Amino acid sequence: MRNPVGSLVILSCFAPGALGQESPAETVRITEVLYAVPKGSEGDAARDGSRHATGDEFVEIHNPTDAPVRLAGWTITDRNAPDAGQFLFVFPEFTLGPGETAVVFNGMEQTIPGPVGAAEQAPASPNEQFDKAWVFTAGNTSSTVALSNTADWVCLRTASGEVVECLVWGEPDETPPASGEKLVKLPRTSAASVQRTLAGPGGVFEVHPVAEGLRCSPGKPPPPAAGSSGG
Ligand SMILES: [Ca+2]
Ligand SMILES: [Ca+2]
Repeated sequence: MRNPVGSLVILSCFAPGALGQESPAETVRITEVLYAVPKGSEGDAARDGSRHATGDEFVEIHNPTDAPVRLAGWTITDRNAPDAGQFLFVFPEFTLGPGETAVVFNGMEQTIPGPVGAAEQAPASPNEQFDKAWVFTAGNTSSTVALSNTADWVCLRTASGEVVECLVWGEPDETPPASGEKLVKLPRTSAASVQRTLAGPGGVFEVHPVAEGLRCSPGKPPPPAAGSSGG
């Protein structure tokens, strides 16, 4: 028997809350980048038991809005040209729910505890090993496809190629493909990730402290700023 109120469930997706005006700062954002993998066990971000200077690199994104965001076709790239060792990850069919987090690992020589998705397919479920984030691997197989420890950027783009934001560190020779609010300068660090604190519009990036034996926290977004209304 058809449920006569079934259509109301669909309509609820368009309730006023879902259509509420978001400020420009309210969008899916990069919340952590590990470009300089710490030495030793503190660098085993992908939690497979061994540290890899390239494979444990990751980019974390978070949806702070009240609405789901479809990420199919969105990309994460570094500064390199496509024919010159570019890091490239293209999201498969996938929707990041309100308040949810996703992590994309470089993945070289990593056996990441599952469920883990890839460019071909999203993971079947969130990953308990990574604070219930959605975990992906770029499945990289080349040691030259890596984020520079000294000067590079990661750029998040929509499926149509629009830059969401570009995070740059050091002084790359190339010009980042963004400016203004979409170009964010990251602090330099040689042995930790940088993570976004959620204070103020857009937040601020800081070097990650040691937490749970790691100098990063893939899948765990920073807590709301102290004094936040939480609403
Ligand atoms: Ca590892
Ligand atoms: Ca984190």
